[in-house]
Amino acid sequence: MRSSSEVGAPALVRLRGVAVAAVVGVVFAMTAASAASAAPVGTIPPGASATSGTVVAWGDNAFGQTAVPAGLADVVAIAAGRFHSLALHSDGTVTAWGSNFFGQSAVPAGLANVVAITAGYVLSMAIVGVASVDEVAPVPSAAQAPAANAAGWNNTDVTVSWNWSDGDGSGIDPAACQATTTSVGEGAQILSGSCTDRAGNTGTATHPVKIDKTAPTLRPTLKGGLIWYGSKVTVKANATDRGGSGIASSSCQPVNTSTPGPRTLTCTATDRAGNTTTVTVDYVVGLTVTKLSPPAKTKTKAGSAVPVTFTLSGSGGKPIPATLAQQLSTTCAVKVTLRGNTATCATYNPTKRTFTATVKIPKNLTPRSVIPISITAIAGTTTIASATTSVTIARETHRTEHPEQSHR
Ligand SMILES: [Ca+2]
Ligand SMILES: [Ca+2]
Repeated sequence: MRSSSEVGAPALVRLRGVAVAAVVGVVFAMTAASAASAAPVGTIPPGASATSGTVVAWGDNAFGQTAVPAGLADVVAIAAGRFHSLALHSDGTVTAWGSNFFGQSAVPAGLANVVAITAGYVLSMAIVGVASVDEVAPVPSAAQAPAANAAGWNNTDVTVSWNWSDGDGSGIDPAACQATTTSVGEGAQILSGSCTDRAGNTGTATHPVKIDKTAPTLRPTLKGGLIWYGSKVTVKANATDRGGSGIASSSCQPVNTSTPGPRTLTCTATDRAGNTTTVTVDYVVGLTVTKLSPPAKTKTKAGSAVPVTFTLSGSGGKPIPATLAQQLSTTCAVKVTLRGNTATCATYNPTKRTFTATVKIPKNLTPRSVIPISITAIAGTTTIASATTSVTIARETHRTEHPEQSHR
C-alpha cells in the first residue's frame, strides 16, 4: 500500500490475477483480524472472505474521501481514488463516498455479487462474480471411535464423527451439520447424521454399530462343597450372555482331587464384544471314614480303654495311599474325641492300613448313657473327614467294676 506522498502516482494492484491500473489518493486502513495490511488495495484477501471489519481513513479530506460513513461495517476490501473512496462488503455490495463530480461515487443501483473493486483517479470499477450452482449435497467420511473389534463388536458406547465435505460446492453450513453421533444402549443399531450446505442441499449418512456392554453370566455345574479324594469330577462353565454378541469362549480349570483339603478353581467366559466374567468356585477334597470300630452304642464298662480303629478312604471306598496316611498321622491331622475328653491323635498302621486311637471311658458314668466318639481329619483348619460312633455304658459292668475300682 502506498503512502500519501505518492498522491497521483499510478500503481498496479493485483486483482484476482488481473493487473489493474489504480491511482492512490489517500491513506487507508481496514481494521480486521488479519486481512487488510498484507492485501492489495481493492481485493478480497485470500482466505479472508469470512473476515470483515471497519475502515479507518486519514489524509486529504477536501471532498470527504477520508470521512468514512458512520456505521460502515462488514468490509472485506477497500480502494481509494483521488477524491473518493470505495469499500466492498462481505455480502458483495459496495459503498462509495467522497467526490462524485464524475459519478465515481454513484454506485450503480443493484450492483451485487461484487468480488473485487478498484478506484481510479476519478472512476471506480468492480468485478461482479458469477453465482455458482451447487446441487450436490455434502458427503460424509464416517469414522467411529473406539473401533470395533475383529468380530465387529464394541463393549462401550461408540461415537461416529461424520467429517462432512462439500467438494467444490458452496461449503457446509456448520450450524446445520451434525459433527458426531453417539450410540445409545446395546445391540445392533444404525447411527445417522445429516448436513446441509450453504446452497440448501442436505446429505444424510448412516453407520452401523454393534454394542454389547454386558458381561456373560456363569453358573458352573460344580457348586462347591465336598468332593471325594481321587474322584473324577468335571465342571462346566454354563455361560450365558446378554447384550447381543453371544459367548465367544468359556472354560473352567480342572477339578483337582489329588490331595485332600480346600481348593479353588475359576471359570471364565468372554463374549464376542470382549466382556469377560470370572467366577471362583471353592470346594473341599474330602475323605470318607470306613471300617469304623466299635460300631455305635457298643456296650462297654465305665473306666475302660476303648480302641477306635478306622480307615480313611477316597472315592469308591479305596483306602488312601500309605504316604498320605502317614503324613496325616505324623502331623496329628486325624483325631478321635470322646465327649468331654481331649482329642487323641490317631496313629497309622501301614500293614492294616488303619488308624487307631484308644480312648479312656471315664468312671462314674450313669449306666446306659451313650457316649459319642467323633473322628475328624483336618487340612489346615478345614475338616476333610468326619464320622461318629458311640459306646453305651453297661449297667452290670458299672456294678461289678465299682467295688474293684474303689478298692484300688
Ligand atoms: Ca454442495
Ligand atoms: Ca454380552
